[in-house]
Amino acid sequence: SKMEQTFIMIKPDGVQRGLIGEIISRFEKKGFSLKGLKLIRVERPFAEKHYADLSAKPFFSGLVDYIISGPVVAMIWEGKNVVTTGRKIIGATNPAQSEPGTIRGDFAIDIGRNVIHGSDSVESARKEIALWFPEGPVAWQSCAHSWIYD
Ligand code: YYY
Ligand code: MG
Repeated sequence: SKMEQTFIMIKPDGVQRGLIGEIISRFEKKGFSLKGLKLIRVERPFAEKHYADLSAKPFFSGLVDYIISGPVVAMIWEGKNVVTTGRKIIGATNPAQSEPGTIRGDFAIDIGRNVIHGSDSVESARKEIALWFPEGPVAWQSCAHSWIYD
């Protein structure tokens, strides 16, 4: 139960399929605060850096191809336990196992087109936010803050 920030990215398939508004809406309606937002197409070395921890995996080059295949929406979301709760909102990595009601459960079928990324820990969030938002988050507080937190 601590204030955290997480890095959330709508992958190229999510952008192409018109899911930007739907996805942002789920985080926004939950009560989390948007602290950074950009539509950006990244190049291979940048995508490789983002997924550096997976560089030994057999799916790594295909994953990088996918991430650089079109623009993505990069976001910083803030809130209490947003890293863990964000991962729950997103659902299991393989959409075949993602529960209905989650983003992947509702909008994806194959693991290689699973629509969205979310940081898996506070430490990865810190690294990913630094990589994607070197300028840092936007400082602001929602007027609904005291209606969301007790
Ligand atoms: O954090 P999350 O995105 O849920 O999964 P990761 O284990 O970090 O893998 C990143 C990314 O790689 C995943 O979203 C899809 C892809 N991937 C894959 O294509 N095949 C796998 N067997 C595992 C992951
Ligand atoms: Mg991951």
